[in-house]
Amino acid sequence: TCTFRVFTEDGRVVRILPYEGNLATPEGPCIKGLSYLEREYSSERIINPLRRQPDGSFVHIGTDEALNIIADRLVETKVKHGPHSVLFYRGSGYSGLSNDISGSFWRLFGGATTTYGNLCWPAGLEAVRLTLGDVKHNLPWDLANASMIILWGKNSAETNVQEMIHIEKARQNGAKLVVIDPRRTLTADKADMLIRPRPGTDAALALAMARVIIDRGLTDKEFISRHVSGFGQFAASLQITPDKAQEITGIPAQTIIDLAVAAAGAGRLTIVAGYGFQRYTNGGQTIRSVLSIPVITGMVGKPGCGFNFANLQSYIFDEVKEPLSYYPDQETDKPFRRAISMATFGPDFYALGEPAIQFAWIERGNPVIQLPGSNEVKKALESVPFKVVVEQFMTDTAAMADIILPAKGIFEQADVVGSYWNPYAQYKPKIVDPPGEVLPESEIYWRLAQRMSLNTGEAGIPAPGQYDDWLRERISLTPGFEREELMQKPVIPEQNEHPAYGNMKFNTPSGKIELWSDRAVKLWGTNPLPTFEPLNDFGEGHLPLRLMTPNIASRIHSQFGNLEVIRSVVEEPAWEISVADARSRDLKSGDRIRVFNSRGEVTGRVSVTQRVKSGSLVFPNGIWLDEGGGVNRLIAPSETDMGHGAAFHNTRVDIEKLAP
Ligand SMILES: Nc1nc2c(c(=O)[nH]1)N[C@H]1C(S)=C(S)[C@@H](COP(=O)(O)OP(=O)(O)OC[C@H]3O[C@@H](n4cnc5c(=O)[nH]c(N)nc54)[C@H](O)[C@@H]3O)O[C@H]1N2
Ligand SMILES: Nc1nc2c(c(=O)[nH]1)N[C@H]1C(S)=C(S)[C@@H](COP(=O)(O)OP(=O)(O)OC[C@H]3O[C@@H](n4cnc5c(=O)[nH]c(N)nc54)[C@H](O)[C@@H]3O)O[C@H]1N2
Ligand SMILES: [Mo]
Repeated sequence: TCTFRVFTEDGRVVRILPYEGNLATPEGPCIKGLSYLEREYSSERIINPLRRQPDGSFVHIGTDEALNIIADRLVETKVKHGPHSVLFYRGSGYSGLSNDISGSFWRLFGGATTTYGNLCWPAGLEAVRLTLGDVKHNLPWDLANASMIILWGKNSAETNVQEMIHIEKARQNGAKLVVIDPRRTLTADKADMLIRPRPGTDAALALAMARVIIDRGLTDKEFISRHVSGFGQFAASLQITPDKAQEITGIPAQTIIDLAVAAAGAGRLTIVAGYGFQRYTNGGQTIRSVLSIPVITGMVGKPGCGFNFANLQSYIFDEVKEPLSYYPDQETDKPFRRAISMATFGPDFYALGEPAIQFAWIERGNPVIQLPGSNEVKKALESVPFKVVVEQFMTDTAAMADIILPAKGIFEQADVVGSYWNPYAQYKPKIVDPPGEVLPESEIYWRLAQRMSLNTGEAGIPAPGQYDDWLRERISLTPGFEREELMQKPVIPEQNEHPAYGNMKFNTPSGKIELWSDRAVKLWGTNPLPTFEPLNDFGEGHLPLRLMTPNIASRIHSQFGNLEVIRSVVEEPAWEISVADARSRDLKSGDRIRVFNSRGEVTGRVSVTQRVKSGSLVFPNGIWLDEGGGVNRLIAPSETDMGHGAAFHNTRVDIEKLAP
């Protein structure tokens, strides 16, 4: 969702340059954005339909043949086993308004089994929604107005490089930057102060800070009395002293006190919270605990202040909101779907009962390596008699397909995209024709529907020549901007509120900021107040190392790592271990290890580093199986405390040195 200029010559993309008009991303794309040039024309890109042979290899087949086989199989499956015997799985690999059409097709088909929840951020989304009523924050460049920024479990230097531009501005204006992360990340290298809690203990740190702030009378009393509900109960519940928090988090009590006092006195404090630390069984409660700090100090609804978790204000087109649809019982979906949780896909798949899954359709995702419990996921998918994967490259998931349909690239279809961080809604024109026999999903679905005599007109699935009209109409129906303006440049919708919550209206049951939340109890069975909940490690608490699987600069999850330009500048990923843990195991950088627990094992090379805390082992997610990746084989299928997220980081492992 960065904006950039793309130049073509003779119908080919030849150059990508910055676009200064997007104030959030003015300096241009990172290496991933630039690599779209290679990605578009990569010789490894799948550009024709492929069919699996009995010996496991793939052969090219024509589009008509592929679609005929799929349509026949879909009809047959529905007649014999009912629509719920078809699984529709979509990942987060592409977000655009056009995704709407997938949903329309599967409704038209008569329903399907699909997924609810989300691998990414829902515990935090839910925590913010319960507390503030909506999920939004100030404009990204408003960070420059902060006098103190805490990057709490966010590694912006790798996962949101554009944010660093605005953080740098704040620092030039004199702001202090604090990073709270168990790892010494590239982001931490830029900070005034790095605080390294034990993984999964941030709620104890935050609640001890809240106690210090309250004990010392550093709260904003007027703000609290006017806008906050549950403050009295919250204050009375705070049992964790700085000393106690030191025991839990490993951070010296005096540091906790100093940080609390500095945060309360900052004047303009922005806490930017990442996603890594809500991927625990206590993730939602942890986000609520951290959010209590700006709430009790009155740092909400003002410039330079706030809690930046996600800003969904540019998600004005419904289906761009797709990741949010995590309630299994959503009214619109009731008649249509049977659903299983993404986070517990393997066990849920086997618990489905009748009808069992006979046909799987997978698009925009790589579940074989990105879902927790991936050994079970793979086995579950292996048991499905027929699988279609819509993909650009031969991923670990595509390799399991019976038929692969080639997927569109980002330059090949017009669309509208929103962002979960920058405030712009953006129109993206089509600028090149797809290569080979690539069809956008909208057209794949339309052609399939024709073959199955389904009424696409009624369902709102546009015929290939009518896609642009469909998109224009959808844009026109959405209030907040002029259609022609959106088609020219990124637009901040009129309804964007800045500063976020500036009108002090909170969309909660009480109309106030809720430290006490009855909804948290009702929806998720948690404590009504923010609390520290020790981690549940699924019977593996005795294993010595906590496994952390963060994101890295050169990839988006499992994407981009196959491109030459990326490979030319990035070292092979290694298993990072602390000096102390390496020494006690007689390991040095480059040694081969086996990493294991009761779920599975992975082998690779270690890198001994000061960047990792003792007691943890770090390897990025998104690495393909043949590159030595697949960390999710070690991770239990399990949900976060709220939002149906995945508790990836509740994982403990042991390691063993292997012969070189
Ligand atoms: N280059 C790049 N950018 C990306 C992505 C990518 O894959 N690559 N992915 C995109 C997506 S989909 C997402 S969700 C975001 C994720 O963006 P981030 O939230 O920044 O990334 P993560 O690596 O998930 O987690 C951030 C940090 O949380 C830390 N962490 C883990 N456990 C704890 C803990 O208990 N306490 C604290 N305080 N910190 C902890 C990790 O060490 C890590 O450095 O990035 C987006 N941007
Ligand atoms: N262990 C561990 N696992 C994690 C995480 C973690 O922190 N630790 N993070 C989780 C998070 S935050 C996320 S968001 C998920 C991401 O996991 P996924 O949702 O599976 O996303 P990606 O790995 O980015 O894969 C997306 C795929 O979509 C394809 N694609 C791109 N554009 C299109 C298109 O237009 N059409 C189609 N059909 N396909 C397209 C790409 O080629 C790519 O193969 O991973 C999760 N998994
Ligand atoms: Mo994500």
